Amino acid sequence: MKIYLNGEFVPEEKASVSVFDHGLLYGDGIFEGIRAYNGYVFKLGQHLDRLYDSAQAIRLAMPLSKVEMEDAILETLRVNEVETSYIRPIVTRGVGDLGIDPRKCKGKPTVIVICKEWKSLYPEELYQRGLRAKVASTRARAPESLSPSIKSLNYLNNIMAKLEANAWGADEGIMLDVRGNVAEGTADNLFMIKHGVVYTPPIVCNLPGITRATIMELASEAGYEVREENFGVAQLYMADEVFLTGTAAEVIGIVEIDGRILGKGTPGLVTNDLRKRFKSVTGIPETGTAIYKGQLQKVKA
Ligand code: PXG
Repeated sequence: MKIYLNGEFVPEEKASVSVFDHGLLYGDGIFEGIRAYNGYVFKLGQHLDRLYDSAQAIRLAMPLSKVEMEDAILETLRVNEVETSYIRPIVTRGVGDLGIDPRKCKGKPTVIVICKEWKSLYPEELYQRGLRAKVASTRARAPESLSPSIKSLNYLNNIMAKLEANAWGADEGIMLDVRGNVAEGTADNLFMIKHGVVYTPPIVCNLPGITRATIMELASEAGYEVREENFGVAQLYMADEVFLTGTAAEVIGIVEIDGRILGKGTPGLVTNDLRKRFKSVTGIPETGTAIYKGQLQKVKA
């Protein structure tokens, strides 16, 4: 694989950054997780918007315009000749010195685009079986400290939750906010179904997920009542269905939380329905940016 690194395509083995890059030293940077399906980059415009919003929030002056960034991403896919891929743009404050002051980074921010050819995060049997989750003791960041809506390179508290889930033999950790409301998974948004109503926490202590927004839209279109509401752990234990949404995982059911089996212990009807509906809107020109110009016409011909 060739990696886009500051305007050049570099072989994977040679793609490296300075030990003085503030992305490494302090997690001072931002990133996105994007996917291409079948030659179409899913909701690329929304991912770029979120990347540039994150940059704005941390006062990182992007060295590329949004259009140039889009070109860099599409060109990375073309250079590597991949059409179904995970895509990871990363922008760090750049190379500085020891000491956190961003003014030490006098050059340009470091821009990286990695793409990895893969079709699914989890093996298919895990989608069939569903995940076992543990409510983590590490809480989601309070927006008063560092807003979880900024997709920054600081993932340590999510990693703490993941470590805890791993230590307990669970597949995933569920994070609460500091008040005890359910916030999200360690890298995915969370939904709960009770009596046919689809609930998800409002965007306060979590990331405004692009998959989350898509699922809310698809669920409403399908006739489900969708509510953005806070709920706690007890409501989660009593839910009919729980599932996670994210670019990497797409839609995946949670069937056990802290030893409580949900519903029949397999991913529920609503989860499976929404997973199917989500799949049907990926890899199509209506929701994706074509990697190759003229592709839409070619596909239609
Ligand atoms: N919450 C958090 C904390 C996330 O990091 C999501 C929700 C889902 O958002 P989207 O827009 O993808 O629906 C994320 C997203 C990975 C990886 O390598 C993915 C994320 C973060 C870190 C790693 O799978 N993503």
